[in-house]
Amino acid sequence: MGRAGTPVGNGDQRRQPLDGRELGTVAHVAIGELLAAGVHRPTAEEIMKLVGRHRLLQTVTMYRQAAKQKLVGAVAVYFRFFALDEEWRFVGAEVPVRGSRFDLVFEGTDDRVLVDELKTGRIQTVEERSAAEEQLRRHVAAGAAEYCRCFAGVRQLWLGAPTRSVWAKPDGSSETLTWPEGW
Ligand SMILES: [Mn+2]
Repeated sequence: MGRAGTPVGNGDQRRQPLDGRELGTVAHVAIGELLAAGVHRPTAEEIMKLVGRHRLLQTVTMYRQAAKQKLVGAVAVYFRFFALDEEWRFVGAEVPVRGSRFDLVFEGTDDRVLVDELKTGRIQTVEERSAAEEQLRRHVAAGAAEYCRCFAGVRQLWLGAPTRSVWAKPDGSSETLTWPEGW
């Protein structure tokens, strides 16, 4: 049953594009699936296959191509720029913790725990910027509470604008990641 005034779709077919949150979820799950399978350098074909068969993408009728393109880009950017090396073991995607949910969690060989917060959207307003900063502070606090002294911080990774990405550490400091000159 739809709400009053809400058109009830036929089956699962929707005519709206995926919203930002849905796109983000597909990106987390797709990246998590590759990591769980031990893939650290996915080929273009692996990324496209994985994104193409995601349930949410099957249900959108229009805009499917645009959603696919955005997702393939996001997944490719993650692995191209941000993939961790072998000393970080993938723990899980969309990991619930008290007061937060972490997009990706990794455990280092030295027992440190690192959280990746993936951002598939972009910042357009002052409100969006402060919401992103506030979310990052909440994640750092939640990570510190959950993993105590093992917590290595949160990487907030902007897949649509990679150079904005930061690594926020448990002591409250943060670092931008390094990029070649000219960016
Ligand atoms: Mn996210």
